[in-house]
Amino acid sequence: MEDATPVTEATEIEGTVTRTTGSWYDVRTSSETIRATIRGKFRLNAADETNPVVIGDRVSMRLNADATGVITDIRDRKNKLSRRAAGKKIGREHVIAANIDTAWIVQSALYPKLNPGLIDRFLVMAGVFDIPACIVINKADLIEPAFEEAIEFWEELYINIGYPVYRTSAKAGDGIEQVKSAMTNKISVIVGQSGVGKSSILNRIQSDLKLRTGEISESTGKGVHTTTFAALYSLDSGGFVADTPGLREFGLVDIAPADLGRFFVEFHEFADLCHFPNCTHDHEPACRVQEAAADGIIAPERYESYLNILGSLRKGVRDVGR
Ligand SMILES: Nc1nc2c(ncn2[C@@H]2O[C@H](COP(=O)(O)OP(=O)(O)OP(=O)(O)O)[C@@H](O)[C@H]2O)c(=O)[nH]1
Ligand SMILES: [Mg+2]
Ligand SMILES: [Zn+2]
Repeated sequence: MEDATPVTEATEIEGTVTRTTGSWYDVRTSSETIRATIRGKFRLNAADETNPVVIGDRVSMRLNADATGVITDIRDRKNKLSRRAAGKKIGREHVIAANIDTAWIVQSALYPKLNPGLIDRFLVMAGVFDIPACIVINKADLIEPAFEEAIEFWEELYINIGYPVYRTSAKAGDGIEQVKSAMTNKISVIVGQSGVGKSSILNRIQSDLKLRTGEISESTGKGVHTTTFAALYSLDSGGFVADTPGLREFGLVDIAPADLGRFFVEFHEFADLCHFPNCTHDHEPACRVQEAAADGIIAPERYESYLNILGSLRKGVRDVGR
């Protein structure tokens, strides 16, 4: 270079934030991971958010001579997963991750047993945050022939309303390639209650991740929250994935009861025809959603799930897991 300025000073490089601590950020570029800090102005700009840069953010950096970086620009986010700062009713927003292409909602067929009500809650969350969702039914190796029909019922139900469904066994390796290829070149977040096998699936996709996996409590049949933090892992095949600790990262959201129906995709065509524009589809007259559920055009299981979540919202219970 003829320019006297060192290349490292002048060049802006781009990357994706893969880990954050209070003071520094790991930024993955096309070739390496760089430890970076941010300019003070980002802190000041983030008046209503507790954290100015989060995993998944696309940033520009200037490289320092010692190969660390300074984040100089943050791209607009296409979506973000967030929750209100703990302990405050109308608090600042705590953003957990940004630019998520897919939320993988993981359930296990057994131990813990498939919980469609929880799938529906996660689908609502994904809808609220504008994140496309896929469903994974893991521990397929535990599906006895007598249980097969019940599993197929739920697979068909979700496929029919437009959600891709994958069946995997992290133990035997079945279905893992399909999930891996769907994750390629995307930012994925993997959610589901403790013990369903989220970390096990990721370890199967890429063995050098070596995520800790846990045991299922003998007494409760539930997992014990083995995964304790969220970071984005780079996949060798391209893309990133965040393992999340059970339910906690996908926690609290505020939805007005009259808005809940918007997150049940198959309700839309009927909800548009309800007599009341703010119809909550549970007691109002001339409600096309209630009619469609009574006729079985909307799956009664989904309608019931809707009523359950509506009930929680009315009681002010915002936690997805309850
Ligand atoms: N039989 C069977 N067991 C599995 C499978 N996948 C995971 N497990 C077991 O289920 C238990 C929980 O797996 P994890 O991967 O730790 O579950 P997790 O969803 O990451 O749980 P948290 O990190 O606590 O949220 C472990 O004992 C795994 O070995 C599977 O496909 N089949
Ligand atoms: Mg885990
Ligand atoms: Zn209605």
